[in-house]
Amino acid sequence: MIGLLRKHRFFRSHPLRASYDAVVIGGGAHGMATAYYLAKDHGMKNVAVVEQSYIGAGASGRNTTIIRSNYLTPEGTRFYEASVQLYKTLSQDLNFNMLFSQHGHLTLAHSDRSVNTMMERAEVNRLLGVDSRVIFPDEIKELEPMLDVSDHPTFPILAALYHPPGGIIRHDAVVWGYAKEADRLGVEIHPYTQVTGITRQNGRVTGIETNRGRISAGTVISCTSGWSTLVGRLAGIEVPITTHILQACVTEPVKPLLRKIIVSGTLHIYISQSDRGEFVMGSEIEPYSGYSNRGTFRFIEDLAMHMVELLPMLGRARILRQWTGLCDVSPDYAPIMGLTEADGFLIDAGWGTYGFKASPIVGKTMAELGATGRTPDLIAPFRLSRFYENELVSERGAAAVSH
Ligand code: PYC
Repeated sequence: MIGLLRKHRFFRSHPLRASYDAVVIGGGAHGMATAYYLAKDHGMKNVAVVEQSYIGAGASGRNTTIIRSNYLTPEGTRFYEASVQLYKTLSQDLNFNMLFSQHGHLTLAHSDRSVNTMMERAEVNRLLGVDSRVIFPDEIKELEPMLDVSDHPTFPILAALYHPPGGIIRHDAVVWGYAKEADRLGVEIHPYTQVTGITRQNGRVTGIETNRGRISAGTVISCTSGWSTLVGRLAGIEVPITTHILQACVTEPVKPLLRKIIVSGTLHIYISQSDRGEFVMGSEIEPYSGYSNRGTFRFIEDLAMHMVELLPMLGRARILRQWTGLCDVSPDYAPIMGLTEADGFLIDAGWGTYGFKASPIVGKTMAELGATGRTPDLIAPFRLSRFYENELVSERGAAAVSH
């Protein structure tokens, strides 16, 4: 293990120090981005990232790489649009090619009700300057000839929300790019360092305990996915989240066939084709809560059934791998970011199935909060206290699939 740490291509290994100005818990895209912007935007160099496993082992390496900003609420749309803008120049900013490709995103509507939701999303999006509009079967077929827009499928396609800037990016490259640059700026990255306790004095968080020793810290920022309730509890904070698994899979690579990213909320599926030619596909979160990382055969069966109805040519593609990830779902299906009732303990959690696409703007805003103590306007609506103030941000209708 130590050999692996020493030889990592993108960052150096360090002994754990007794004290840091800030400690970020979670070595995924959110944690790495937060550490990077603490160093880059705010000059904080005495920063550590602790990760219980390898870098990018959690949701950052298990998502289906979709980037978009066509959300339903103004708060969500504004926030994700800021993320898309950062993604556009991320490869240049981090000097690391992440293969970002904005080839367009189609969310299909198969019922009058979902056509209405798409109309509402398009209105909200356009008012906020996001390119998004409702289109109908002739144009859908033109944009994506592989789709069956006839009345043969059980749920024929009535319309779609078309979001031209939607795209995909190489997910693990995002983690590595941030890690590489954070390391260059002096941030210490500590994989295989599990948080076992969080110390509090007079209500203030003063540090963490890990399997490699104790650390004191001016600020502790929790950027974990799947484990945020457990980490919150270590600090004495209850985070209103249930954890579910999400499954995805990938086929063998074939020649370029699919032009767009396609999502169907009614059928609970989404698909894109990677630059390598694989179809990357996923479904909704499992309805039960859990932490298992075993995929199920039922997932493959249901997914294949719906996919082949929409895209008949997929019937001949062979699935190579499937995997699962953990999704933290909040009561209003929107994330939770910001201060907690423990001074010095900040939280970034509750990302459901759309955390990866928020990574750059999460990093930027959480770093600003960590460094200055001021909550940026973009994340103020997502504060933890909203659940006690009756100020929910309902994002359910903008989700790719079940939420
Ligand atoms: O919100 O775009 C999304 C998404 C894709 C896969 C799961 N969620």
